[in-house]
Amino acid sequence: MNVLGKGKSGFGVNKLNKDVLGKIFGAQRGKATEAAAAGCLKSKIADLIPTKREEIKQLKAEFGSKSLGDTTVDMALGGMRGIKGMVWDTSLLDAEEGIRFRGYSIEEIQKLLPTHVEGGEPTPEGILWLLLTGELPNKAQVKSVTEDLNSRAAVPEYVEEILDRCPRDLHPMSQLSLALNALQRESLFAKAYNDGVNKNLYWESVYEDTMNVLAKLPLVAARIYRNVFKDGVVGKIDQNVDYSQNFANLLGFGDNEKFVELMRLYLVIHSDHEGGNVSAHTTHLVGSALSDPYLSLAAGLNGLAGPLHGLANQEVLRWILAMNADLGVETPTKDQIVEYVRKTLSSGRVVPGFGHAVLRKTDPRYTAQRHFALKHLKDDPLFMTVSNMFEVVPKVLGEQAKIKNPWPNVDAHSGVLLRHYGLVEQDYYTVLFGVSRAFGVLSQLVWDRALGFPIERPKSLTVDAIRKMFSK
Ligand code: CMX
Repeated sequence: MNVLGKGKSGFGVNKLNKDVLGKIFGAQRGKATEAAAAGCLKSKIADLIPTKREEIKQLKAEFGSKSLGDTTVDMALGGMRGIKGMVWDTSLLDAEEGIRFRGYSIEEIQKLLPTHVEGGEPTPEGILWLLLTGELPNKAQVKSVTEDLNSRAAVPEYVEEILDRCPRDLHPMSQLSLALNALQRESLFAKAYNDGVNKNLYWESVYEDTMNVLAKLPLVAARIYRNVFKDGVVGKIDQNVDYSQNFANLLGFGDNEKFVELMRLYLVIHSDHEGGNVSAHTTHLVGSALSDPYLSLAAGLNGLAGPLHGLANQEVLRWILAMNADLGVETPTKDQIVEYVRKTLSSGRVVPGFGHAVLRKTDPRYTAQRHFALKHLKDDPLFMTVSNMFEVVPKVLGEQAKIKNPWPNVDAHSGVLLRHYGLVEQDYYTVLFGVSRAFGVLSQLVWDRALGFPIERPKSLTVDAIRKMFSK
């Protein structure tokens, strides 16, 4: 059985694990906690690595020479769509069904991952455990991740100063990328590499960097928000609450339980979307040069900041508000929406939040957010517009033969939810996407190094070379 597929939670603690456990929960914090006793994530990964390495070895030996499919000239000219050329184990995207995290659909993880509130949303700590181990965590394991992240959250003063000195009109995504590049000074992988660490042990310091990055992101991201849009005052990490509550507190929305639940859902569903999307592939590619997790994630986030990828998050709300302003109404009719979509298309622009390179149905991440809206804010006028768009936009886009997927993607919904709870500054939305995406792409990066994946170097061709290949 694939050790990282669906499986039972729970594991034995061997000698290595005890050492690692002691290092993390003993030396680092000076005391063993109840949650640590439930098992720590790093020791779990250490347990899994030998089997997974063996599995890759066998895969190579057995199927190494098999073809994964042809590469056509269309593919080379068309953004490499459909070329199967990368291994990404943390999630898999099906064109019809959408994303599965380690084999589990969004609906399944909503049922199976431990929740913070009874009947509530799953948590980023839970999805992290699942992405890194392939196994569903129990409550104590989730708690151990929360405690570990909280203990690593502090951000060095020089990084705070860099953010405080940024011009207020420097885009929040550029500030996030800048902060990660600056934090790179703290990289334990870069240091270990410099000290000559054995390649079999790369994963250990990549794991430590991963946990440190994830832990520090709320303080970094909240500082950007508070500096650019509020009074510049940032609170402190509360060691006794979970990641999403801390993040919401730091942003200034922590008193609203529903916003905190939205954060939990948001951070879970945006985390991973297999390996070919720009942010995931970039992180993986840059990491393959043994650039550390800080540099790799910063590169991935620069890709997420593009309007055809994560920035569509902000563009959707901008598009809706511009439509409302143009029409002078709060809730446009379906006919008015159709007209506005046609106007957008005829002016040579994309309708943000619709379409996808792989998906051919409504994105289940969209559906999960729609269910949240129906449960908590069904009378919000902007939600009604999003709902009306869901009914009419696919039909209009479907009239254009070239558009392969007319259905809404994840970005069509998130802005309306955030705005409902008062987070109205849409230029900030992609930062939230970035914090979540870090959970997925860094989980895979740990495994990239654990499995010894090599530096990436696909072959490129000139137009002339392609012509010569086929013209005879
Ligand atoms: N509005 C207008 N035109 C669209 C469109 C949309 N929503 N979606 C696709 N098209 C157009 C493309 O621009 C392309 O036109 P050209 O041939 O003139 O260049 C044509 O239809 C074919 O595109 P496709 O094969 O259907 O889609 P791609 O794989 O090339 O692009 C995506 C996918 C997401 C970039 C595209 O659908 C798009 O631009 N959507 C709007 C932006 C958006 O919502 N992005 C977020 C995606 C999710 C995420 O990564 O966060």
